[in-house]
Amino acid sequence: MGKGLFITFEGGEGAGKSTQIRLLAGRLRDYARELVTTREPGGTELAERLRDVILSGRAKKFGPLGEAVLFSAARIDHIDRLIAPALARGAVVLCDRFADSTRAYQGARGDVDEKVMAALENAAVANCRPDLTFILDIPPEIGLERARARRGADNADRFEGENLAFHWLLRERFLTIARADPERCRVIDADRPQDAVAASIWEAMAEKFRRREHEAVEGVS
Ligand code: T5A
Repeated sequence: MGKGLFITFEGGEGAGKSTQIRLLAGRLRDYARELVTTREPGGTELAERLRDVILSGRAKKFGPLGEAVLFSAARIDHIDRLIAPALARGAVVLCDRFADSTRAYQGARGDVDEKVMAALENAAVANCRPDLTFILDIPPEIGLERARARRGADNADRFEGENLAFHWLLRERFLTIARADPERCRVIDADRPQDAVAASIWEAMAEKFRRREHEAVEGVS
């Protein structure tokens, strides 16, 4: 998929993904030919409209498979119109959530057949896979409290409003995803000050750039 670099940020609620994307983007501006920051669900006009429907809870009655289909539809538009063209231009794309979120959130309770989830992911994502994924790991109580403090008096969104047991399942799902794909995934302890989290992310980025350079020199595709 192009010659750019596709980096995704994953994790539970309030883990600090948006904060870390902002910090990393600030640092990458000196290095990247072009930098694109985006989010899921969203990133395009159509996907943002689907975001409103899903996060308002209006699609909850479809159940996890129905919601997974909606997230995937938003993802197809996001890839086609924004991510794939940016990568083809050589951009570094930082994306707040991607397909691992569907695996974790819609798969958390195990009531959707794994094979169906995998087929849906393959159909939506095709060959647009992240080069590197940061999984920001934090005890859900702490992440939810951060999200609550930031939101203030507004209502919790569709998934923030799930019970604590769900959020613990989510955390396990993300760690399982990371264990299954250690080449791509880096688990980052997010229960630390922002600068410490950012330093771990920067270290992994530097390693990725070094590897890319080495592969270019060796002619590895
Ligand atoms: N979803 C999404 C699915 O179910 N399936 C899918 O396929 C996809 C793509 C998206 C929702 O959709 C679900 C998952 C989500 O529930 P969203 O509004 O985009 O909803 O919410 P989140 O992605 O969960 O993002 P949040 O905004 O809740 O959390 P972030 O981005 O992880 O955290 P951030 O950076 O906004 O930080 C939260 C607060 O904590 C502070 C920040 O200043 C902020 O106030 N903070 C820290 N405080 C202390 N120490 C640190 N290290 C801190 N880092 C940040």
